[in-house]
Amino acid sequence: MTDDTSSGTTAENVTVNLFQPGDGPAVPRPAGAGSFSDVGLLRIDHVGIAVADLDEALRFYAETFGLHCVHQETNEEQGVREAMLAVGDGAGPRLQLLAPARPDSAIAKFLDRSGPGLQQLAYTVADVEAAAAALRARGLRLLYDTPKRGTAGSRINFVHPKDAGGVLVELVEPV
Ligand code: V0V
Repeated sequence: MTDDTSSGTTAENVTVNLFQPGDGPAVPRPAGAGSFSDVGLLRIDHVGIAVADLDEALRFYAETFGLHCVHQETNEEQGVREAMLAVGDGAGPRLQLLAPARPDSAIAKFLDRSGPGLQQLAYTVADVEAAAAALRARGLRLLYDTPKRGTAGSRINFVHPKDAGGVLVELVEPV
């Protein structure tokens, strides 16, 4: 038996319930129990960080954290210059640096209002339309009626941050 004196519980006291939607409050599930999300969220795809200047930010992340760019592109529709940085072996979630490509873009507006920093949390999904439909059915506002083009040809949609606890949530279906 393992004592956890800070909380007064012991490992033997911990009951692990498997969460089923509609059963009541969500409770922890053991790691490795499979996909937790009935919406189809598979993993964290990337975390998006708004920056004023992409080249300066790339230098900062390389010199400060030793993180390097594995993909870079300009997305005209979204009005962003963006770069993906790999962390560790590159198999896990990435950092996405997002700089405005024009002054009327979402990133420019975010920078004006909030300054540089965390702008979005993106989840990988297998089917962006299905995930969006599941979230709409729960009353959340999706920003687009149909998916738009994201990084490297992925298909993307977003949940309005006001419907997601103040977090701009992106759904990413990779190619
Ligand atoms: C705005 N708000 C946010 C937010 N942006 N809260 C948390 N995180 C953010 N990123 C809050 C803001 O403080 C206001 O709160 C409220 O939302 C304003 O809502 P609004 O007037 O409806 O909207 P706007 O004009 O501020 O625009 C926000 C949205 C916009 C999210 C609608 O940024 C948007 O369309 N984003 C989706 C596209 C995008 O972000 N593209 C760049 C990344 P108060 O003051 O009312 O409390 S492109 C990308 O990620 C790609 C290409 C990729 O990953 O592949």
